[in-house]
Amino acid sequence: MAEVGNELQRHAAEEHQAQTDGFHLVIDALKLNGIENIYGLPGIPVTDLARLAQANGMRVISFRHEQNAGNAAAIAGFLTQKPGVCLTVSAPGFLNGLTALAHATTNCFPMILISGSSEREIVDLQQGDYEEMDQLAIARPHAKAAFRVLHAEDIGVGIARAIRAAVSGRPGGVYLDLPAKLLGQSMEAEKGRKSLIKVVDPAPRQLPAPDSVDRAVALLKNAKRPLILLGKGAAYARAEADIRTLVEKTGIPYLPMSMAKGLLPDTHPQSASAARSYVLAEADVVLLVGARLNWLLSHGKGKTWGKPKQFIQIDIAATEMDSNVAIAAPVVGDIGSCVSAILDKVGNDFAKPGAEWLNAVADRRDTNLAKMAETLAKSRDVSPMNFHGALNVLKDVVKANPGISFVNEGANTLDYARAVIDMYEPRKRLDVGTWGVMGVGMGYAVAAAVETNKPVLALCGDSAFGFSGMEVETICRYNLPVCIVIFNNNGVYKGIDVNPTGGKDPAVTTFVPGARYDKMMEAFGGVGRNVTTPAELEAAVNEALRSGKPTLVNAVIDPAAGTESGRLTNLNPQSSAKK
Ligand code: ADP
Ligand code: TPW
Repeated sequence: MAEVGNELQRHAAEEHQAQTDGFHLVIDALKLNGIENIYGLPGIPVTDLARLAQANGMRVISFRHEQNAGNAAAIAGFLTQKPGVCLTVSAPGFLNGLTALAHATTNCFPMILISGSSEREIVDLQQGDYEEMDQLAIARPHAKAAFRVLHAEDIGVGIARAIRAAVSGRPGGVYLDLPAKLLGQSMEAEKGRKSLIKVVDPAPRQLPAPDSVDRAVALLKNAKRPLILLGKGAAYARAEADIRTLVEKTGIPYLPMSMAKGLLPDTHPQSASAARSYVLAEADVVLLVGARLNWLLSHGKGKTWGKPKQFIQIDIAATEMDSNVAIAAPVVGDIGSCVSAILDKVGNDFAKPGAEWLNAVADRRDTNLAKMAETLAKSRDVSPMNFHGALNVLKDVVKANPGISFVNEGANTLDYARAVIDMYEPRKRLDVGTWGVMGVGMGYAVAAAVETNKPVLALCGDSAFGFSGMEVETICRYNLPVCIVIFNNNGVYKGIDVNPTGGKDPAVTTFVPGARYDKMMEAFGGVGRNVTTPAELEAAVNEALRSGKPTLVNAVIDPAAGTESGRLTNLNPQSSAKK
């Protein structure tokens, strides 16, 4: 009898071995497609999915809030050209992650938000499940695409479609809805294995039409005052080698958008960053490479753009053309293919722009760089420390460590740092992006450390840091080489506003004065430093980079320093009315 019992058990075990389930199929499908990391937050119904992913060799980074996990996934997508994956629970967890999904879509970063959900029967009859919500419908307007998988045998297709949608054409955020019951569904392992799809050529090259290239090159050749404007699409496309050749062969001055800094080193002699207003106003032909004419470029019109001009635009999205102003020469395709096609046509006999234009740009640049150097030098010994005094030091730190990722958010902290800190390598400057959103800091810092295996310097305003500050625990838990510097001026923009009523509530833009954010890091075993001078700041940051230990430097900045909204005052109706 005992033998029969053993035999039955063996059969049952064999049968069991031959089965797989939704959990394993999701993990196998992701791994099959080279996705190695998941950024998420566990809970019903995805706890076991996260556990099994870790057990099966994926790196699972558990966050304290889904928005930060989502921002991590979004920037992982930007850094790797593979969709960053964020995993959340249903309804509230999903909604917390949705902001990041919308952010990824807006910034053209490939990301997949995978959320567990309640069963359709209950959701559709609105019967009141635990964390019930029609997530697919809510995600759709914020995503490039949204899918739901109901049967285990469709998981392979679901993940393949999500990957393709995220990375092909203009990249973006994709929502993948996985009802709890799906994860537990079992099927024959062999059938399951065969149902998975390894996506072939997920982001196919898109070659530009030859006549569009001819049109663009003709325009460029006739230009008197040409300008090349590089956006983060060019950084994402990893087209820096050909872009550098194009810039140097044509001799045209170039301007990088914030996250395109470092595509060519900011110290490159053709960089017109320090003559930005001048070149935007004066150029007659502008070649846009992976940059949209959105608010960050004053929609391509108005005072900023001064003299009439013609635009050449390289973009993978045909619908981007003419979105704000007429595009004289649209070149639709992937940036790598477009730039290389333009290079072929430019040939070796391209006449460089005239000396008048190049000298005028160089003069403006040199004058502005000299002014900036003076401001920085003057601020060195200013006490209490101001933004420039502190940035002077960080500028040198980044120069000495060009391979680190530099995360940046805040208002003044962002604007001044963008202008002062030169970047030397592509995809190292990670910031608030198209929305100018606060709260990307710690999610970006975690993902940058995980994806690059190199140190991260995250510079945040004290307000900006607050949005994702709890993730210092995550940084400590995973022992990531992240050094956070907080420019602490006691408030949003600055810390000296007063309540206009004279009442006891603080002004709406101020925080607890003299707060010690460094103690937050110490609470979780990291290194906390409180610094009040540039020299102390320099020592603390260099020590953090040397040790690789999670570190938070609370840099005390003059609360009166800074301006309202950084450089965006003109977008604030009340402040601009005052002007
Ligand atoms: P920035 O904020 O730096 O100005 P944007 O986010 O406005 O940049 O623009 C990025 C643009 O790059 C988007 O219009 C997007 O369609 C485009 N893009 C992204 N990846 C590619 C690619 N591989 N090839 C061509 N265009 C791309
Ligand atoms: C999600 C509005 C723009 S900048 C900023 C806020 C709240 C904070 C500025 O203060 P900080 O920096 O960080 O201390 P600094 O250097 O000027 O002192 N909510 C979201 N996104 C944005 N952009 C805001 C609010 C905002």
